[in-house]
Amino acid sequence: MFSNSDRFKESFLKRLESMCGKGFEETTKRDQYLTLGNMVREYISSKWIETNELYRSENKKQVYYLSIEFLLGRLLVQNLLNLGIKDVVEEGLNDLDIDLGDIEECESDPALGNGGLGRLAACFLDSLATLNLPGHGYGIRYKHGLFDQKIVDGYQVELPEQWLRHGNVWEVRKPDEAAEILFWGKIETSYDNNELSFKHVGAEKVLAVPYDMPVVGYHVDTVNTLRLWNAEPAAFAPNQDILSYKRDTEAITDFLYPDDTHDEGKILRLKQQYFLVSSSLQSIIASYKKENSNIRELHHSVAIHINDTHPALAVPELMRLLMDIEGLTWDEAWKVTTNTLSYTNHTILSEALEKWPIYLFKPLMPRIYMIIEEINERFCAELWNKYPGDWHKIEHMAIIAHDLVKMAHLAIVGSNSINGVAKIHSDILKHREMKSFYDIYPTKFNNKTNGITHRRWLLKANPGLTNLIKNTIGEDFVHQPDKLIDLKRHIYHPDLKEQFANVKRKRKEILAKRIAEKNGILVDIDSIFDVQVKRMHAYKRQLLNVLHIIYLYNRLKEDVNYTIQPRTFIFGAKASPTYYYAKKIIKLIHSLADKVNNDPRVSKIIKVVFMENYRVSLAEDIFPAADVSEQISTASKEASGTGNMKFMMNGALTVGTLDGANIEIMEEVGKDNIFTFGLTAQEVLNYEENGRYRSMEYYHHDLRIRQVVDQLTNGFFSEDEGEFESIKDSLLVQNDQYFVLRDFASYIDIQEKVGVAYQQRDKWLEKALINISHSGFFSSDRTIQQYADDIWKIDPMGVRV
Ligand code: GFP
Repeated sequence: MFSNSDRFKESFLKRLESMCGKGFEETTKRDQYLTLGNMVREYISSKWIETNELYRSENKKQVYYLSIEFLLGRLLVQNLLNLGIKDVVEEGLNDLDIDLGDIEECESDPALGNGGLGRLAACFLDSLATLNLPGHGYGIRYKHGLFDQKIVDGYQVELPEQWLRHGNVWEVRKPDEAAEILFWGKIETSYDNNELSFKHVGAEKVLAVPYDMPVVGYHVDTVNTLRLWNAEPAAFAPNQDILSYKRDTEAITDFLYPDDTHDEGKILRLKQQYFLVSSSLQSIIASYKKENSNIRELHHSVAIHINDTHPALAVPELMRLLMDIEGLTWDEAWKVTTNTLSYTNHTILSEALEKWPIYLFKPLMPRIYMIIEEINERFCAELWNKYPGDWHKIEHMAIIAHDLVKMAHLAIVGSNSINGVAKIHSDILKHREMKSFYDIYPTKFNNKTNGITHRRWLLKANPGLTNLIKNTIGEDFVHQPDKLIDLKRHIYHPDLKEQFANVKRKRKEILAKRIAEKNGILVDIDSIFDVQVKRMHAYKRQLLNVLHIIYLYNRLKEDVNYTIQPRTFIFGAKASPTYYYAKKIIKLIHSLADKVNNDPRVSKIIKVVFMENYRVSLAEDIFPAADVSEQISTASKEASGTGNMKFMMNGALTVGTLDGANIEIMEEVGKDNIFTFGLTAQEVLNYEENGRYRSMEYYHHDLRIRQVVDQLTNGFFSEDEGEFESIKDSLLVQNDQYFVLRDFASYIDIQEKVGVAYQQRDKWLEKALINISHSGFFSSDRTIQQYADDIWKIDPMGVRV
């Protein structure tokens, strides 16, 4: 049905009318989307079945990527592209006067994730399938993904996200493969024939029902699987309060990241984690056992990856399944478990290294807690042998300490590989944060610098740039992104520079139009589009950006002769609903936008725009239009960053600290093609250790700083003077944990250089093209190949068509 546009058109019309029961003219865009989506899924299904058959018959090792987040973005157009049928479809639709872009707008943007972590998982799935690697994702089918953000009077308001409201054409429900998960109850221990056995009695049963989604590789036959679990009531017991059981059960998969500021929310998060892990492991073992008889060899055929600490319960759960269900001894089970599992750490921020109170954990998962206790006891005994008498060290490294279960420690002890996500991050893990673990397990630790899929972030998001590159260096880079480096030979070519400038301009026009429609703000296409889009968080330092804008405003007001290259500062960010500070920064950006954009003179030179509801589909419009990429986290705190890579691939220049993958970007493009500033990671860590930083000194000694900080509370903004008091306090009273004031001066300096550099248009275009040519290294294909070779030890299957 997709062999040529006429055949497509014919099948589409037939299907549309029969599915909707109305004539073509009466069908809506949504009818058209659903019809096309169904046709594409049907087209995928034969490849999907073949892939699964191949996996069964070849019986080679497969990897399962467990993640609490998969931030997929819309799938229709990406699937068309990967299947190689986008042109045919687009042509056929055009004949019918239908715009594919309009149809795509009907697809909800599944926000089953929060930020970089979840988007990385989605990029990885795309690379696994494209590299013909047998690798699948396991996650949760949240009824409501990350909230929809509305801005009301400058404040963030959260609305439930509704991606499933109109159904999901890509999923297939597989009730026959449901798994049963047990919570609460107690464990009865008995001795039978000299063997200990454990019986879980009085448990509450939850049914985990899988919904499978195809993951289509680019121009290959491989279609892998993303399995998302849905929580449903298992069986109603007599005398049970049916309504509350149903409600409690379904609540497990209702929301991504339930509020965990109270115990009820913490229990829900723990339930989600165990639910994901238990259902996934049961399903992995069941599928292994179909082709293999010896469970002791599971690790020869299966690798399971723990993405961040959320699925760390895979360690005790795999032990439980191997011992209690499969009958292995502790030692046998431990060998299989540790050889099967690997773990990625994504942050050193202590707030994100999960620790669960025992009083919640133990009653909820009694058998799992018993196993963790034993893992901990055995681990501490090992430590005692190594460091006899060093209680302090043992306490510090223990999995259970101070009435808390430490998930990162559990993941490290139970895995064969622990990786960070950029060189500097992995080094910090090895030599500081996890040093004591590195000392005892030096060979487990390694680095895998993150990557992004160029198929979404270049081919799909920026077809204009893609075509320009194709016309310049041919199509090899499409399959081998490192070939983008060939572009470097052409960067001095005036035609290329002009064409690139045109592509960028067109994308700036599109974004400007969107800003005009959504925000009612008219922005200047000739201004620098200076963009910071990412989760709102103190360490990411949106505040530094804001203070710089206030500074510019002051200069422009004070000195009518002060001229700078006009700039449009664009922000996009969601703040976690309970994160007070982050929400205040959102409000601050809006107040600043009001002030700047309404000043008749200043607004001709700078503008501030906050784009509501930042998400994958919006990001696809933003990255191609950016000139400047703000990557200004406090050095040492951003493990890698992946937005930095998306900007670079679309020809934006980075203003960044020497943090995360910014450092590797600098190594790739050279110091002249990136704008770095601020404290180094070492300097930050030294300050943190020696406690010698005094933000007040910077406030008192630098007039520029004093002025902008005072403006937060002196009536400069039209809000109540107390509105931003807490932000000022964070800088002064709380001694500026993220060194905003310490880096302020060097940030101003570098921003001045950016403005000047932009005016040297030719040179700027060359720098942008250099960034694009070096972005191939940051393809997730490279990253995934490294995971496959070094950690998972899996080989490709299938053939490229
Ligand atoms: C986290 C880290 C980032 C890192 C991603 C993916 O992202 O530095 O690039 O994980 O590894 F903080 P966020 O969820 O914070 O965006």
